[in-house]
Amino acid sequence: MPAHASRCLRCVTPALLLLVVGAGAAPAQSITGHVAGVRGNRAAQLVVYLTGPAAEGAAPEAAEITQRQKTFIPHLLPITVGTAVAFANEDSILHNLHAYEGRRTLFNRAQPAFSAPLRHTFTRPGAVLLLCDVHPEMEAYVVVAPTRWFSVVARDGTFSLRDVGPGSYSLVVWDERRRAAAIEQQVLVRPGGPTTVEVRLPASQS
Ligand SMILES: [Cu+2]
Repeated sequence: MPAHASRCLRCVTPALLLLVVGAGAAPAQSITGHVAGVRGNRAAQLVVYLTGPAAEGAAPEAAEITQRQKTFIPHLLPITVGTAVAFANEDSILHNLHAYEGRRTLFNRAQPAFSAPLRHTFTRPGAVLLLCDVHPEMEAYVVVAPTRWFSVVARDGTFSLRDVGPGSYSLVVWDERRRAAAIEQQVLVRPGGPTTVEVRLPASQS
């Protein structure tokens, strides 16, 4: 390589690097929020998630639902599209996994005692109801969010969504009581500032 070309590269590269880093790294931040007027078990029936720009390069993390003492644990499992969920049976009795998308059966599989965990990858956004046909009291929900930002609302009514880039999003509150979204509102995440959200459910649903 000629000497002048090498000198030129040396001086240009750091400047280019700065430019690239500066352009791509708008600082991600947390959204912290509160659902007004709900606490305890009522708060724990709510899942919040964002819709909006696709989650670039976000690999879904593994998730699990365990059947223990005739209970699905956790009762509400929010995940992102593409997540493989392992379903384990820790009881010494037969269970089955009957999953519904609306009224349609998504899958229905027996799970004898001491069998290996069953796995299912959830490929569509929406809520999936999980029942065990052997034990009618068993019930759980997998809430499949279209982005990687989701959370169950804590029992004090608060929630937090981490590592959200600047932009405009819709924040959806999904309600187990309705088996549907209860409310959706716009959230603007600005670079640099904390983002706080106050959500108020329609009066008939709080
Ligand atoms: Cu069962």
